[in-house]
Amino acid sequence: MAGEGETIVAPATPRGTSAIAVVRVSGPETRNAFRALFGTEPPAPRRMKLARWRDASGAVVDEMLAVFFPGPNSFTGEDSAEFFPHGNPLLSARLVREIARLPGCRVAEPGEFTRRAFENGKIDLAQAEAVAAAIHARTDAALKLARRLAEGKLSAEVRDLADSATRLSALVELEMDFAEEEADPDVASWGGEIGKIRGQVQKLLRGWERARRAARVPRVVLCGAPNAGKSSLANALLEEDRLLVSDRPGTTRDWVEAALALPGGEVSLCDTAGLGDAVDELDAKSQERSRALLAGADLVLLVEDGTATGAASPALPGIPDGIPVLAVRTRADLPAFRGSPAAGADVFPVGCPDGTGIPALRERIGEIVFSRVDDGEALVATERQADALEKADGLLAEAESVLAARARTSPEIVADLLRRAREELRTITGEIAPDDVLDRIFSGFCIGK
Ligand SMILES: Nc1nc2c(ncn2[C@@H]2O[C@H](COP(=O)(O)OP(=O)(O)OP(=O)(O)O)[C@@H](O)[C@H]2O)c(=O)[nH]1
Ligand SMILES: [Mg+2]
Repeated sequence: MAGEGETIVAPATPRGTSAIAVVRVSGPETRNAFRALFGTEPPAPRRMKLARWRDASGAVVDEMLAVFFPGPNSFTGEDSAEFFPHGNPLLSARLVREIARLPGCRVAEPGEFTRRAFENGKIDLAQAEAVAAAIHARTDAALKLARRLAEGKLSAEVRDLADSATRLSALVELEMDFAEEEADPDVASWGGEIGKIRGQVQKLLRGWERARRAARVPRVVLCGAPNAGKSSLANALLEEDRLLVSDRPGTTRDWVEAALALPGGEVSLCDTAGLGDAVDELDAKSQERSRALLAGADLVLLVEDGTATGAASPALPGIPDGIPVLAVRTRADLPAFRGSPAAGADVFPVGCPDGTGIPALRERIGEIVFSRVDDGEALVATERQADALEKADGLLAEAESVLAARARTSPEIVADLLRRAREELRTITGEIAPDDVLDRIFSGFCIGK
């Protein structure tokens, strides 16, 4: 996708109204963009300057801060600039259009700034992926992982492993040359070295398993009897009238999912159809879906009508073992509310219309779902990286078993397997990076990144 020498431009902030927007430019025509927009040379490197953007008639379109980063000391390694027009999408779109119309300039493709940074050797491929990982992280744990990746911790470790594999394959090859004279190649020590490399690779993969769990958005499922107040509770937690509420039991049929932002990250809140004696076939189907959803929950909110007399939750609901449950009693705002309106250990009285008890419940939800997160010191952050490690591990395992089975005749095969394992490791940092792999990685980025 990269056209050598072309200058690219794109908005770096989302389309919408905001105080300020950001437009980025990178490439050899960057200086010219300053001249064309502001009628001046670029300001001193890396210094903000207030500049007036004028149209062809000389009228001021907008006044904005602008900054110039001459290559190679820039993110992309090329001459580049950032402009900060006021956050009206008409303005930023027009600014992008106007720059893209200049000779040698065009609108950037998704991820093209980061791709140039990679291709100009400013960052390796794992660090480029860290940029996307940081932007798309939806939990604190995912953000932390992206940061470690950006700092190059995985890259450093993987380079060490690739070097070890290189040294070992050289040693094995050397042995091949002397095979006729020497008695036995040093098979045991080769096996030991391969075992060490595999141990490290597998440790990284175990970290990935934890990281994946820690980075996923936890699911909180509301369940309870029909009319208990589940949808009202979901609306109160979300602070918007998102879900249909009525005094008729059986209002919610399909389960509904909504993103709830908490301090530790985002959770997915699922409202479900009430569980109880099914009155018809449709009802039975709805309840079946509610129950299926419980199996994948990270936390269940068991919702009960706080004004109900008698047994609180008749025949509820088959929550699988090991999933934490919080009991929530609605209608704490009504005089008919039974029991203490103060929160107990894991019982939360709430009044949905006035928000009574909602902050305490929200806090407890965050504590439960985010305290279960443990990423150890995971370094692997993407499926692609894990896949390369798995392939490398498979090749090393094969080398081990070749050594074990036919030691005397097989150094060529062992050396070849070691070389292939090393190549797999090198794809992680992008030392080996076929174009289609790069296209796939960068096309998943935002425009302007
Ligand atoms: N005053 C008061 N009314 C509530 C509260 N929670 C729910 N309600 C009322 O109870 C009725 C049922 O609420 P819903 O939220 O639709 O109950 P649900 O559990 O989603 O019901 P289904 O979807 O039918 O299973 C509605 O009339 C709500 O306004 C509450 O905390 N206080
Ligand atoms: Mg409902």
